[in-house]
Amino acid sequence: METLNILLNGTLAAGDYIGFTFFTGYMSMLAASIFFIVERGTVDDKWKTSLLISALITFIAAVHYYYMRGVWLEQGVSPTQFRYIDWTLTVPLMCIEYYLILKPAGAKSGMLSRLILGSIVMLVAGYIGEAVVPEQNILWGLISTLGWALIIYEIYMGEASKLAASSTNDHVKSGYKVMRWFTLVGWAIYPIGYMMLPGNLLAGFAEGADLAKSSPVDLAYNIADAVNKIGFGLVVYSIAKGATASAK
Ligand SMILES: *C/C=C(C)/C=C/C=C(C)/C=C/C1=C(C)CCCC1(C)C
Repeated sequence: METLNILLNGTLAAGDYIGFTFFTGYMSMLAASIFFIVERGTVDDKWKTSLLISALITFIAAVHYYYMRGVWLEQGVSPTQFRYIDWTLTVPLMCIEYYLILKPAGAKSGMLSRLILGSIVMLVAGYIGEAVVPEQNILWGLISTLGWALIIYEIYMGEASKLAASSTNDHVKSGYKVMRWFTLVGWAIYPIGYMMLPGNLLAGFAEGADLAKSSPVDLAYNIADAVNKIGFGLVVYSIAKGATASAK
């Protein structure tokens, strides 16, 4: 009873829609993790690591959403630190998903290093612009975008795209195209959210919002995380399922 009371009085108020998305983010990440872990038993051995990584991505996010939800409810501020710790762990794991999917086609560690290097530039610069020198968030946002561009180059024009094109597995070939579409279009939601920070290009959208109740930046990030972590994991899952079925 007592915990229920805390939940009802203390915190998630009617109308706190951003708070709602922190809760649904938490629950959906947890549910997705269970799904990937259980389904891991239904695919060929060589796909099991990929499904485990999908589960780790959503599980790491679930734990961070648990904390982010708390920060939002108790302090009414954006949980920027937890957000970036989560991304620092989960984005490199997504790079590893690319590597594992392309490994049978001959992926080398250099490709993985370039993807991870791009991620580090993107996330370190993003954090500096959001939390260290927020008055320069446009400059740091641009530097961050260069890191993202490095990843996009690798998966659309670089070695990764050539390896995918040379793959003899049709499930990998078509699934890879969906994966990189997530990295291009799904990931674009993040910089759009970032541009709504005070002083940035889309700050007008956030003006007038009651920041105790609403933070458009967090809304964008929460939607983007659900799309990109669960959606991306499901693409990997469907590659594994399809390839397992056609191997029989
Ligand atoms: C699971 C978490 C993911 C996939 C996080 C992805 C984050 C980004 C693609 C962030 C990108 C940013 C820019 C391209 C510029 C502005 C700063 C960032 C960090 C929001």
